[in-house]
Amino acid sequence: MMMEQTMRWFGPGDPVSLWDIRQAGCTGVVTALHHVPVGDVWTVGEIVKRKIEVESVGLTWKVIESLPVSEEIKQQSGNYLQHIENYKESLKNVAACGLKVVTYNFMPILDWLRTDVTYTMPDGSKALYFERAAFIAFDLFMLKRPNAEKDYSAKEIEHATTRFVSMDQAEKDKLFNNAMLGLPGTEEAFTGEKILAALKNYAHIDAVKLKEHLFYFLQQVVPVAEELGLQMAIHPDDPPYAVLGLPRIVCTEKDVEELLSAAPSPANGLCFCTGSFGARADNDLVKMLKRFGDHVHFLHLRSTKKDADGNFYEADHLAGDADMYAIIQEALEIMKRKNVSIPMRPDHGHQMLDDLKKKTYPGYSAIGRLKGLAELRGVEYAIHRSMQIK
Ligand code: DNO
Repeated sequence: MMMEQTMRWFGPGDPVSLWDIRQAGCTGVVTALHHVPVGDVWTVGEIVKRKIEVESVGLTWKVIESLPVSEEIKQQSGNYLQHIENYKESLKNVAACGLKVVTYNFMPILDWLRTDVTYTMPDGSKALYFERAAFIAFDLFMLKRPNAEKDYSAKEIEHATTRFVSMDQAEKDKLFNNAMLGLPGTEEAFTGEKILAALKNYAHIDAVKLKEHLFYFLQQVVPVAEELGLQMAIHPDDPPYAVLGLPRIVCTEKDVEELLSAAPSPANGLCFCTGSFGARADNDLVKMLKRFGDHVHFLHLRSTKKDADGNFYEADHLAGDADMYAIIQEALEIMKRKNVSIPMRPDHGHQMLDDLKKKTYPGYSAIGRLKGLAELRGVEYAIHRSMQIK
C-alpha cells in the first residue's frame, strides 16, 4: 500500500488548478472552506459544493486543512463555548459528507511565520526563509513590541541591531510585509497595530494556560470525532518555539505526549509535519514517528536546513536536515502494521521555472511542489518495493 498523494488546494481562487494537481500525480487534494468565517459552522451544502468541484476532475477530498480553531477557543474568551459547539456541528457535517481527516492548529494569532518568502537559492529558485536576526530586528525596531527586549539575549539584540542598520528601506519593507503575512489561504496581511492589539489578549495566557485550553478543546471534540469515525490531526507550531512573546505548545515530543494523553483516543492525532518539527535540532523525527505512529493521520513532508544561529530555510525535499529516507521507511512500516494508507502532501516547494512568473500563495507554487512530490514518490516507491521483496 502506498501513501495517498495529495496537494493542498486553496479553493476556486487558487492560481494552481485542480487539473495542475492531478497532472502532478495526485489522487486527492486537501482543502478547506476558506470563505467560512472562523468559528462558524461548515454546512453540508458548502461542503458538498466543494466536494463536487474536486471530484469533477477525478480527484478526491478526504483531508481538511484546516478546520480552524477560533481565537476565542484558544483564549477561552467571549463565545468560545458556542464555537466549540459549532466545531462539533462542523465535524458532524464533514463526516456526513465522507471526509476523514481534520487538520487544525493551536497557534495563537499567527500561523506559520517567515522573514523572507522569496529567498533566492543559488540556482535562482525561491524558498521560504526564517532569519532569526531579521526577525528579532522586526520585533524590536519595526513592530516595537513592548518589553520585547526581555525575550532576547544581549548578543542577539546586538546582532539584530547590526542587521537592521544594514538594511535599506526596500529590505525593511519586505521584512515587515513577510512577517505580517496573514493566514495561508488569505490575501490579507496583519497590520502592526492589529498584531499589537491581539498580543494583549495573551498577556495572561502562558504555555501552561494555553495547554489547558487545548486539552479542554480536545476533551470536547475528540469523543465526537471518534464517534463519527473522523481523525483529528493537529499541526505542530511553526517555527516550533515561542514567537513575539506568544506561547507555542505543539513543538516537542513531550508536547505531543501530553496532548495525546489529555484525550486518549485513536481519533486524537497528528498532522506530522517534518518541516515544522524538524526546525528544532532536539526533535528526533524518526523516533517521534515511531513512538506516535498510531496517531499519525496525515503527513506533511518537507525538509528544513538549519544553522547554529537559529536560521533555517526550506531546502529541496530530499536535501534538508530531515532524513527523508528513514522517515518514509518508518511511515510505510506504520501503514503496513495498521493496514492503512496515510495521506501525505509535499509541504511547500520552491518557486522555480514558470512558477517564478506567477503569483501563488507563498510555498504553494505548482512546479516546485510537483518536483518535491515526484522525488518523495520515488523514494517511497523504492522503499515499498524493497519491503515487499524482503
Ligand atoms: C503551512 C501549513 C500550515 C497548516 C496549518 C494547519 O504551509 O502547513 O499553515 O496548514 O497550521 O492548521
